Amino acid sequence: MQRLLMVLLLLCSTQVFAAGLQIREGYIRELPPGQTTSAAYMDLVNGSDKSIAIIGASSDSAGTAEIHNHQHNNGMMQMVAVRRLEIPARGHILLAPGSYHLMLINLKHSLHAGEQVGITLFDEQGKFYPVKITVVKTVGADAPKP
Ligand SMILES: [Cu+2]
Repeated sequence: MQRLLMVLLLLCSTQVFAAGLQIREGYIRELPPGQTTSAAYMDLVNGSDKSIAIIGASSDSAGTAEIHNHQHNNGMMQMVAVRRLEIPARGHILLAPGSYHLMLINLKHSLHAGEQVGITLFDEQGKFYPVKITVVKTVGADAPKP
């Protein structure tokens, strides 16, 4: 009986793992009221044997959601839109301050700590990945892990 339970548990965990993209450790920094843009950070973990390419995003709380990266250009940091973000098979891509991030443009309201923001990522295969990301209060410029 115990063995059967073990097998069942293994099967269940395998299924979750094979589901593809997992979105972990997501957070959005709380910003002063009146800001019209913000950024969401998260770890995109690909548990499958095939690469997953994210080609778009949307959010309940923003007019537009875009994947951005930072690029050094003549000593200046610039943000560039990323049209296709490929997460390698069994790999992950971290969206973090100073690197990849999900830009929320034309916010519909001020985002307050504790609030959950609905975000959906779309991949090249037409699959979508809805997730709720929590707004957190941060101290200073460094964003702590929630
Ligand atoms: Cu940006």
